[in-house]
Amino acid sequence: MAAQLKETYYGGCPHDCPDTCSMVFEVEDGKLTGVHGNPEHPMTRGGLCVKLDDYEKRHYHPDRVLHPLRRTGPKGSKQFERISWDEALNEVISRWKDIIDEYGTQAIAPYSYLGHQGLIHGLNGGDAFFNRLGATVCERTFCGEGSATAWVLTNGPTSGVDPESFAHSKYIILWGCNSVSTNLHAWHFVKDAKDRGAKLIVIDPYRSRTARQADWHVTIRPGTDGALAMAMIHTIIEENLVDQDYVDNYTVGFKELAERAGTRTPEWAAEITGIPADDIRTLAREYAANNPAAIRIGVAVERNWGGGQAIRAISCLPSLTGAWREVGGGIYQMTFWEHPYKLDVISQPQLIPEGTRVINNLQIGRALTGEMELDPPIMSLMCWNSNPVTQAPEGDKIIKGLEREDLFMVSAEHFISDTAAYADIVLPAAMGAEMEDIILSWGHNYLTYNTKCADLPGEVLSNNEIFNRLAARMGFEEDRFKWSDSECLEHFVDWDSPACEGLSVDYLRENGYARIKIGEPHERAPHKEGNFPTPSGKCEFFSETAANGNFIIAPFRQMYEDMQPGNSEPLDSLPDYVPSKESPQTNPELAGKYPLNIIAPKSHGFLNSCYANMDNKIKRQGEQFVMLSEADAGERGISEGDPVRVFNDRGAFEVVAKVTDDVNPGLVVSSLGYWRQLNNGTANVVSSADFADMGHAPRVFDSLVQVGRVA
Ligand SMILES: Nc1nc2c(c(=O)[nH]1)N[C@H]1C(S)=C(S)[C@@H](COP(=O)(O)OP(=O)(O)OC[C@H]3O[C@@H](n4cnc5c(=O)[nH]c(N)nc54)[C@H](O)[C@@H]3O)O[C@H]1N2
Ligand SMILES: Nc1nc2c(c(=O)[nH]1)N[C@H]1C(S)=C(S)[C@@H](COP(=O)(O)OP(=O)(O)OC[C@H]3O[C@@H](n4cnc5c(=O)[nH]c(N)nc54)[C@H](O)[C@@H]3O)O[C@H]1N2
Ligand SMILES: [Mo]
Repeated sequence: MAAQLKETYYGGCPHDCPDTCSMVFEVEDGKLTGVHGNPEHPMTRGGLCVKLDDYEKRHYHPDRVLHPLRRTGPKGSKQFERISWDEALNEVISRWKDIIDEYGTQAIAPYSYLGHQGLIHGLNGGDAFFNRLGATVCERTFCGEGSATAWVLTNGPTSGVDPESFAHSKYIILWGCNSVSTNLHAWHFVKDAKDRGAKLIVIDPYRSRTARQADWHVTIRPGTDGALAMAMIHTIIEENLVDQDYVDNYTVGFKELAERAGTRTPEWAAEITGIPADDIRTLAREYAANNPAAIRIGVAVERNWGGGQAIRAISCLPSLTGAWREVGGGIYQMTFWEHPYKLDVISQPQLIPEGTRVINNLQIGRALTGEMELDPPIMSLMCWNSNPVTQAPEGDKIIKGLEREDLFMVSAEHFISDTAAYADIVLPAAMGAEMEDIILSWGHNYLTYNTKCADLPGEVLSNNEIFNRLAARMGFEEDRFKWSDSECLEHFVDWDSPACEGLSVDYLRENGYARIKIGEPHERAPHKEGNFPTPSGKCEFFSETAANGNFIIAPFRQMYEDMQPGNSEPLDSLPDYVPSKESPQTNPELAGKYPLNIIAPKSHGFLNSCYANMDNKIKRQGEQFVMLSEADAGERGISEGDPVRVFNDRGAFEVVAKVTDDVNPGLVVSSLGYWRQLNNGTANVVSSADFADMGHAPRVFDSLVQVGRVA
């Protein structure tokens, strides 16, 4: 018998993760049979995370949606009948045309995020269609918009220090980043540096997997990073640890910053952060003394009312000490700022009719339930690449909105997620190995190619094909709606830019990945001599832009610059500590009723809510939990493994208690991603949809709850 033919192709992990791994797909008879990390890729290094190790199982999971479906039972009941693509698309278009006739085009709202991270099928893939339709614009600020705003105000749109350059660092601060779980392949470089003697500091309210590996875990109260950073600035200035030459040449506003930081003493910050004043001094001294020093900002810091201001303060640190001077010194927020994507070609913002409204994805519950006054109301929602029922705050409100009988809801999905469960029409979407794309990254400086190498199971279609078909039925004639995936790739990257010198789609097809030409990690020191892409060309401790309020919020995820609500709201010209809205220290009245701060960061075993419906992944991740200290558990008569209820005025969910000294008294830690349909509620029912101070960022960790034993 002839040996079975196993073919291999380059893949790119399409998940919403900084790693964007280069992978190798194994395919037999048009079916994905295995996957492993590309050993040649400098970051992936042949390894994948626990989510992706059996990626093929996700492709052929028995629950995967393979055909278009129409709802037959009550909303949320998950009762559907199979229909044809023609029936599905006809129904969508005819319902939309009726809605447009009665309410206008803005009564239709798209809803999507980074469920797929490709240039074609990802974040902005459906924008052109909905912009042409004249639908409400979806402002997407789930992740990083507060920190992006703060970053751009301070350092400009720079990729900052390269994650791979961390191998050269002598002092590394992971600030609100659980790298071992959420950014595994950057962790290798931190580990390399550590093996060479670098000291690793992790600043996190609880002992995360990453904090366990630190030389020093700095335990901070959530939402108080601004106070810590300001006190570090205070100490660096007071103790003459400033690189005065760097400050004089490459920064603006040192005098004003020094004045502001004058009263932000370590003793002042100790009261706020819970970190002893001597520790704050030691941290500042060590950071200033050990060059090259590198900081990685995680996304969690932005999730409190003062999150943006905190990130501005943190972003000043490397310029104060001159950490930027050497390879492996500096800071990064996200890496994509210098990547050559043509977002305007992808999204076609010029098609948006003047005066079109913007609705933010975090506040979809308020928008759907009428709490937010809208004229016209949202009468149809199309959701793809996102699962707001578990991922967005005020989860109960979102469900109430999705239950509206008069709402026509369309979902393009792989599974009947908690959100797709409410759809009137479900469209079966293609998965990773079934579509060509270039996957963007916000955690390294490579373009990553994904080959279409597996057959499309059932009747699934790629996101791009779904939007092209919808566009054809709406009679949209623009070329953009006719491009194949390969044509899209030619158009969506600026191949003529210096960043793409010598690169092409064909190069990527042959090699799987390519480093963007912004310098090699072992020699790149991007701000050695200033060169900050800010209005002044310097690192702006003092920001006139902020003071004028004339800047773009949500700078990357939402590119429609003229339409930014809040564009003209002036901010503080300097960074500072801004207290949270909900914490025992800042809101004692609310804390009387709900005394515990809750954070619910990313799980180790799921990727946001992806994989949280797969038995083997649930087994590894464990059942939904809340971690609480022995003191808080004891006070409430709670023991390890007890069922408990976590609640506040916004909602309640039930989980098992983990009693542990990994969290301090006053803090409880739950985890993101668990499916509501498989659990008794999820963490986002207790979080608020109010924005943080910048970039319309989520305020989901700025939240007080009570925990009680379930009788
Ligand atoms: N395994 C896994 N990996 C993922 C994801 C996943 O769901 N699972 N999701 C992906 C996505 S979308 C993203 S954005 C990234 C995010 O990855 P990270 O940047 O690591 O973000 P989080 O996991 O939200 O939070 C990181 C840490 O910040 C801590 N933290 C919470 N509040 C505060 C605070 O006020 N101050 C400080 N200093 N720390 C705080 C949390 O306890 C947590 O340990 O991970 C990506 N990778
Ligand atoms: N409490 C709390 N809430 C949070 C966070 C937190 O740390 N704590 N983190 C926030 C962050 S950082 C983020 S990024 C958001 C993430 O929030 P979401 O983007 O909503 O994340 P997912 O749950 O992974 O939803 C992605 C969905 O897209 C689907 N999908 C994947 N690929 C495709 C495709 O190719 N086509 C189609 N049609 N569908 C596809 C998946 O099946 C999945 O249901 O959550 C935010 N919410
Ligand atoms: Mo995210």
